[in-house]
Amino acid sequence: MKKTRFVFGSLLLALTSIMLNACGGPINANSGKTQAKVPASAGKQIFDSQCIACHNLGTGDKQSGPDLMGSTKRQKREWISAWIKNPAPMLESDAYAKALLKKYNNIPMPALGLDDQQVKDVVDYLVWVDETNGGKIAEFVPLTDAEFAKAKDVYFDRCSGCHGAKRWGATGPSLLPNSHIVKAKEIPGGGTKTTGTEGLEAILWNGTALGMPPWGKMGILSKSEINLMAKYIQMTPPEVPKFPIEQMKSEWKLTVPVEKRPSKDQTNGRYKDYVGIILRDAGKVAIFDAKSKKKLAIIDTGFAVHILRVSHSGRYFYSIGRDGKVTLIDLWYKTPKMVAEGRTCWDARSIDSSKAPGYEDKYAIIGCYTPNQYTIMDGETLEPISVTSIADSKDYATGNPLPEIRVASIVASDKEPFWVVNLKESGWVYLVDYTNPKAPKETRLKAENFLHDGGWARVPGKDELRYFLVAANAKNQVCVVDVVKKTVMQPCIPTGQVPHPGRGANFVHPKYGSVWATTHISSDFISLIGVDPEGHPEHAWKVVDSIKTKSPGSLFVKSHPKSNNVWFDMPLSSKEGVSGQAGVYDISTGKIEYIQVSPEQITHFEYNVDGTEVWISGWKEGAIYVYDDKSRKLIKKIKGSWSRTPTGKFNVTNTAKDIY
Ligand code: DHE
Repeated sequence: MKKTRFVFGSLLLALTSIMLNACGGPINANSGKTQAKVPASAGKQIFDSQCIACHNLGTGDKQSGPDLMGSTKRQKREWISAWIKNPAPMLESDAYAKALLKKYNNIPMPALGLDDQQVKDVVDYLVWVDETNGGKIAEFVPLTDAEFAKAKDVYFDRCSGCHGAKRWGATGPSLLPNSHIVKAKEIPGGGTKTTGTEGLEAILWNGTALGMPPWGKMGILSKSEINLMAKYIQMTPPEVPKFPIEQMKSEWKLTVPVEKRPSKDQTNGRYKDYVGIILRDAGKVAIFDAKSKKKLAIIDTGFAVHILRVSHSGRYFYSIGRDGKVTLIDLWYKTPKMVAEGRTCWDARSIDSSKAPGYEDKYAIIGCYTPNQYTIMDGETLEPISVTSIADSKDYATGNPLPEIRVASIVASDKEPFWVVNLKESGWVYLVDYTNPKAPKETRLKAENFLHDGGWARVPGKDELRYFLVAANAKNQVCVVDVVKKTVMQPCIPTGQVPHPGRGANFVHPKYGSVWATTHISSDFISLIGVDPEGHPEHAWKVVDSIKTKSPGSLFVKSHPKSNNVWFDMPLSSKEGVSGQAGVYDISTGKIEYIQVSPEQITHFEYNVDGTEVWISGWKEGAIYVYDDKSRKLIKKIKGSWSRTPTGKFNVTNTAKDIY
């Protein structure tokens, strides 16, 4: 399945309360007809206080000015905005304005002194009035089978990551038609049908303050797609089909058997500083040489590849697509080459290889969102070995069964033969022992619900890669897994709202010693957690500092042991221009410099192997920007016709050795 559409994260954090409040309260059912909520409430307030004296909405020309019902159908948005902002010059030059003046007894429209945002709010409100016929919405008509099938695909691409395939919610709220979920329990009432088509459309179009992207405003979903989705989520979710090992075996392709691959590295070691770049909308991965900054290969992969990981030796890149497609790329060739591919589920986000002594590059594991399972494969051929369902994992706190439990991040221990597998909804961490990969053994540890992404803590010169910090994002916490003691420290550490570290950033703080940093989606600060229990026990496993940033809406943060900087993005910021800026925090001075990398959204950082250059992805412009880390000056803008959305970037050595 090859798709080319893209999403900037289905980071849908709209809470049910937001769905009810931001749009003006629940809809009142009224014998099939309902009263829609007002999406542009700021615009309504201005209209009700400043316009209502002269204008009606749908009751005819009874006042000094025209009835504004239908105004956005009669005139373009730009015209109405200019008119509201300053009518006087238009009365001089614009024929339509002159005609209006004449028609309404030469009473001129006064300037209201509104700023640009207020004008926009009023126009949004007038558009909404026209689209909903003044707030009257039609009876709900279910989708046809063909519409339902289309909506199912859109839901999978845009929504299921945060709201779940079964729509019980996770990072975002539940989207069930007639019920809502509280503490993993289904409660009748308050579902999507209560919000209604227009209310849901408004949320899908405008987004919400807590992180639901404005799909309509961003131009990612069209009006008709938004209408389709608003109806789809008021219908019962479809069943999720199975993905058994027989199907994995039938979809597995060994393009180049191991014995036919190069017996030694043909690149003179250059591959160690290669960087793999996810070309998200194109369903491809580009491989560049970080030194020469030359493109070496573009390789077909799964749809919207989510992450790349590197085998312990550094020889292989593994990519995992959102469609569950896995691709193995051999970097020892002069030109990197795809040598095997397969598929283990419908929807996946995580992959890693085996890294324990004696098991280097031997196995790989894929964590699936849908179905709820993980698969172990041969690390050099991707032949499926076993599949393990996690569907029986109950809520860690209540012991209640859950309809959906997805595999979020996975990391390999470099000490013992197991992977740390983080289960999202149920809040368990499974240590999956792969010594017998046909029947892996699980050690189950309680952590916190909604485990998502995370990274290893690094203390220079000490026992490295012992503590894995993972965000329990919807719980606003970070949990610490100790892979030596095989425990999760309790309690998890409270952070800001919706921590989103990627893999986080490690550095030595002048005051607190070694810290690990996480950015947040919904808070405007970076949390620093002390991670050196021996050197700085007083600071360990607490938030020791919060670095204030310009805006919430961050996704990734990155540093390098040889750098004095910590880079972070703010791609989900709603502030003008900020989504295209990178923040650079100076470790020694604690000061932040903001760099306007692009006018459009930028995201995710990766260093070269020497820690002297930083690669940044620019969306829409479809460019990669390489900055000098010290001078913070642009060295090179790499732009191809290959993708509008280059996303995650993974340097071979930094990824293989977990340097960030
Ligand atoms: Fe990600 C990491 C899940 C949205 C880009 N993302 C991860 C991980 C998980 C995850 C579980 C950790 C993998 C690991 O370490 O094993 N991401 C999800 C979602 O469920 C979510 C919220 C919605 C969805 O439907 O996918 C989501 N992610 C996004 C995006 O919108 C991003 C920005 C663009 C995209 O590709 O969709 C995005 N996620 C990334 C990247 C990483 C990642 C680049 C790896 C960061 C790293 O440095 O390792």
